[in-house]
Amino acid sequence: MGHDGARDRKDQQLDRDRVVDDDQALTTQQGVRVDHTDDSLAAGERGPTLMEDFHVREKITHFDHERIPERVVHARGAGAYGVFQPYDDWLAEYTTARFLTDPAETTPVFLRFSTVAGSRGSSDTVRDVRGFAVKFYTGEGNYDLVGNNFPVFFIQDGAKFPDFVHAVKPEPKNEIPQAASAHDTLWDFVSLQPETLHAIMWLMSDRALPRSYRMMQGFGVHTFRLVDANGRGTFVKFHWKPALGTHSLVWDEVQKVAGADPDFNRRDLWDAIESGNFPEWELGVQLVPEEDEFAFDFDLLDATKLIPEEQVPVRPVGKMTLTRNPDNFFAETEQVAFHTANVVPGIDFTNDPLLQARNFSYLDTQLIRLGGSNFSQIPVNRPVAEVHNDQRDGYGQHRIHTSATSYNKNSISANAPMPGCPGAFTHYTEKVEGTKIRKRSESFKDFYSQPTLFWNSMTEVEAEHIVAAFRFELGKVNDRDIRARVVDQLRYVDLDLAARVAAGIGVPAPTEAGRPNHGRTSPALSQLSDPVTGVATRKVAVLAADGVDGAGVTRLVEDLRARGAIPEVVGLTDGTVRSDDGGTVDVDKALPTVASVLYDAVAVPCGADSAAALTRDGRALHFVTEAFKHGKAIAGFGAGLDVLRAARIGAGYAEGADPVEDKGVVTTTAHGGDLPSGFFDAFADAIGKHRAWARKTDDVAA
Ligand code: HDD
Repeated sequence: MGHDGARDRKDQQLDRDRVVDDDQALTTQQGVRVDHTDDSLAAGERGPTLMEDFHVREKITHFDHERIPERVVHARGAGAYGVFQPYDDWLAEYTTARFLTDPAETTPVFLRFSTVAGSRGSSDTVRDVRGFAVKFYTGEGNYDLVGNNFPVFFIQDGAKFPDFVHAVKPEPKNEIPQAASAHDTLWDFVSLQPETLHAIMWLMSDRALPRSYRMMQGFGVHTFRLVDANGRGTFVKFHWKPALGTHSLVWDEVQKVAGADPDFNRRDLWDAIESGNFPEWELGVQLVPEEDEFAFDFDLLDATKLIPEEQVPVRPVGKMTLTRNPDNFFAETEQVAFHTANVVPGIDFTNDPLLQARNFSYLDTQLIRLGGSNFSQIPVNRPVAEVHNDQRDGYGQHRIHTSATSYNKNSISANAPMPGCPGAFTHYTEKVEGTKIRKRSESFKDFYSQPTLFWNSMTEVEAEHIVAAFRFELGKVNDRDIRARVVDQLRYVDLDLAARVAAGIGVPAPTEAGRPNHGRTSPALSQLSDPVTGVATRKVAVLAADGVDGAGVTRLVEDLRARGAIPEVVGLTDGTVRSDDGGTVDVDKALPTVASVLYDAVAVPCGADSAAALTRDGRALHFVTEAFKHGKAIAGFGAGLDVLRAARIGAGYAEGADPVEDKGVVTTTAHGGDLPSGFFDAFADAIGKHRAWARKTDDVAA
């Protein structure tokens, strides 16, 4: 169902292929009903099995062939369907692409998020880039915007992609470490290839640790080209901005979540859609007229560079909403095949050498991954636009072409299907001239100015996280020469950064900058300079044991729900807890099955017996302490404050009913019906800020 109740064209098309097994008899692949599937056909009860058992042979054979190669990169992902709709038609001045310019047009989409380095079964929360690949099923054919959550890439020319990927993937001798960049080969590569530095700065930043797929930006990365009705081109960069803002986890938390819930980001996306909290992004564009191609101090064709938003503003185009989870992970999320060369009229390429290589690689990889040339017929990949051509046969051909011909030109079928019909894609006319040469363009050679711009634009908290990330990653590198070479490169980004990193990894402190810091900033690069706040869909644990303040818990839970948050009562065991008013409170989750790191905030309610029981339970104390360590909003009221004190949460506690907020810790001595509304407001406000970054927690043992 679409979010407005209407089923979009893609959803309806998929009905053809949906299989509903309810109330059906078990059959073979040939449709023959099976009487018994637990035992093989054998010569006697204890005798050898018989070849003649076509059912069991078919069953095992199919099972033996269930696996297909995982994606060579972006193997682990999660996908969902949705819709895209432009706000108005302003972009029609620049492109003929209907789906971007007709506000009456709703285009179905499929979006697949992914991590890059890890295998299909690896954890979601690792330090990595996230894939952000959108397939628009437009009326003019499929358009794929195969982007990432970073606006820049690690290399400039696709010829280096296999080298880069081999370096970041686990070490070849033992396939260690899984889904992690903290090892020798990656940093060896980085130290020798300074074009990586800009994306490496992003990778060391909080951007690599998204709280949720719903809370990260997406970028098309390359400079693409919009083309208008007269064939005039305009350079364009695509941006996706999440309605919930861009928010990250902290590193310690990321590592623990990987164990507590390896499916953290997947589950979050799935649950949000199932519960009707449809994730939203705004599509925006930065436009650069062709005359301005050389107006920048970097090359627009260089995918390791971004256009600062302060220089070219991002103009809003439309909204994408994810509204429906897939029915079957393999059929849809695994078999979806993206390709940068899937373009529609009005959108074209540039000579970015990374993009050009991608335009080769994606089609090629699907041929091996999906077993042949007919993968575009797989339901999730099928366009809603009509498909007619003379391409025939091949493995897995599902279409029954009835035409008498399969060539063009023909007279027998009146030359159908016909090229050159209205609405046909025509390639942008560009004059190209050059000497055949294998050489990186001189205009690509400034590797440091933009990493410096990124570094300069960070708040101090973000900068600290970057330094800590470099220290962690390089601290895992065994070869000390590699550590030193990376620090040497960082001198060209910023001397202070290089020195701070060096101090943590046993490398002599550098004393001289590689080049002077240009001092420029771009505030839009910081996640914390102007964050979107809000409590919607934030998960809040309410710790409770027997004797809890029933009225207080009910009011808190109802208040949080009314604000769009997701409160869960976490008990020492599952079932119910007795409340102080003689009633019961339902437990949503038992403490042993969850962890503090799976929540955005925690509240400890009143109730003397409840507080005493929680204080006696090391897991409950750890739960609160860890939330404090990770900068999360914490609320305590009445006797619940005893638990916070026992957890040695350093904060200015309320002395009376008036709520006190101290760096995200919200307290009042009131309870039950006396809880003041200001307490609820202050807690929601603290949750909405995502984290209390000003809180100092270095001495917190968690
Ligand atoms: Fe790529 C998958 C994004 C450079 C070759 N890439 C893949 C996916 C995303 C990206 C999101 C997963 C799609 C999905 O969910 O199925 N890749 C990027 C971005 C890049 C980039 C944003 C730089 C701007 N990629 C890149 C280069 C090459 C590839 C330079 C090769 C020369 N990428 C592939 C691939 C993959 C892929 C091998 C693996 C699975 C697939 O395509 O379908 O072809």
